[in-house]
Amino acid sequence: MTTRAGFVALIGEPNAGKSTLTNQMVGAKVSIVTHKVQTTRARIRGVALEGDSQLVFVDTPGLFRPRRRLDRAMVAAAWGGAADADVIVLMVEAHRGITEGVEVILDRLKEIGEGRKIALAINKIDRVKSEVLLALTKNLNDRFPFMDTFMISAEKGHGCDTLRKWLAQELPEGPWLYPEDQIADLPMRMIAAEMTREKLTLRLHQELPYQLTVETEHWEERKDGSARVDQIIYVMRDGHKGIVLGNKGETVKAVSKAAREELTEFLGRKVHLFLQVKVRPNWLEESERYSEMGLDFKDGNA
Ligand SMILES: Nc1nc2c(ncn2[C@@H]2O[C@H](COP(=O)(O)OP(=O)(O)OP(=O)(O)O)[C@@H](O)[C@H]2O)c(=O)[nH]1
Ligand SMILES: [Mg+2]
Repeated sequence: MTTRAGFVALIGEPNAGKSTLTNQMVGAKVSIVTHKVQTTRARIRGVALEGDSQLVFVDTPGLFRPRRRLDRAMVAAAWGGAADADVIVLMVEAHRGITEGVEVILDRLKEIGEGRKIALAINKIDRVKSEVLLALTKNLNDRFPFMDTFMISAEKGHGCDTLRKWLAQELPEGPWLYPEDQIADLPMRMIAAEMTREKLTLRLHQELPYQLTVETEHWEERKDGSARVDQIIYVMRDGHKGIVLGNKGETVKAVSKAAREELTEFLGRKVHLFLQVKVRPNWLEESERYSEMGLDFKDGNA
C-alpha cells in the first residue's frame, strides 16, 4: 500500500473560515472559532485521513496589516505555516470578494509561489448566489495561477469532501506523520487555554479580547479520573479585570462553565476548572507569553 502524508496550510484574511475548515476536515473541534477577526493566534495542526493519505491541516492566524508585536508574530506564524506546507489553500470569503487584504495576500503569494502547490477555496458559498461565485472565481484566477478552485461552505460541509480528496492526492508519498488516532498536535494545556479564550472572546466586547491571553498554569490528574485545571487570564488594566469578572463575578463564572463543559466533552471525563484574572500591563511585551501561545517572540520585532 502506498501511503501519502503532508501538510496543508490554510491561509487567508481574518474570519475567512480557516479554523472552521480545519475542524470540519478533522471532524472534531481542534481550533477555536468566533465571529470576530483575529481569533487564531498561532499555528494549530489538525489531522485528517482520506483513503491512504494523512492530511495535516495547518490552521494559521489571519493575514492582516499588523500593528502590535503580537500582530506581527501572528502574521509571521501564518506565513511560516505556508512556507513549510506541501500544499497551500488560500481561503477567500465569497460575499466579500477581492478586498484590499486579499490583494496583499495575492501579491505575496506571487513572490513565494514559484513551484508551490497553491489552491483557492472560496468559502461561505451559502451566503451568495452562484453568479457571484463564477465571477469571483474568474477574477481570482486571472490574478493568480491557482492549481484548482473549490467552492465550499466550511461550516455546512459543502464541497469539503471534494477538496479533501483533491488534497489527499496532491500530498507526497510517504509514511504517516502521526499515529492513526491522533487528531491534533497541540499540548492539552494549550487546547484548554484556547477553549477558555474562545468563551471570553464570545462574551467580551470591542478591543478587550485582543488585550488578554489565557494560560494553563497547572494541570493535575486526580485519582478519581478527573482533571483539575488552573488557568490564568492575563489582562492589561484594572478596569479590564473588572469587566472580565463581571458583576458579582458573573462573567468569569459563565466563561468558566462554558469552557469546563467543552473541555469535559473533549476529554470524556470530569474536569474542575479554576480561572484567575491577573493584571499584567506589559504582557504583550513578555516573551514567555508568546512561547505559551506557541508564537516566536522575535517574530514580533518591528
Ligand atoms: N455562513 C458561513 N459562515 C461561516 C462559514 N465558515 C465559517 N463561517 C463563520 O465565519 C466566522 C469566522 O470563522 P473562523 O473559522 O473563526 O475564521 P478564521 O479564518 O479562522 O478567523 P481568524 O482565526 O480570526 O483568522 C465564524 O463565525 C464562522 O462560523 C461558512 O461556510 N458559511
Ligand atoms: Mg481561526
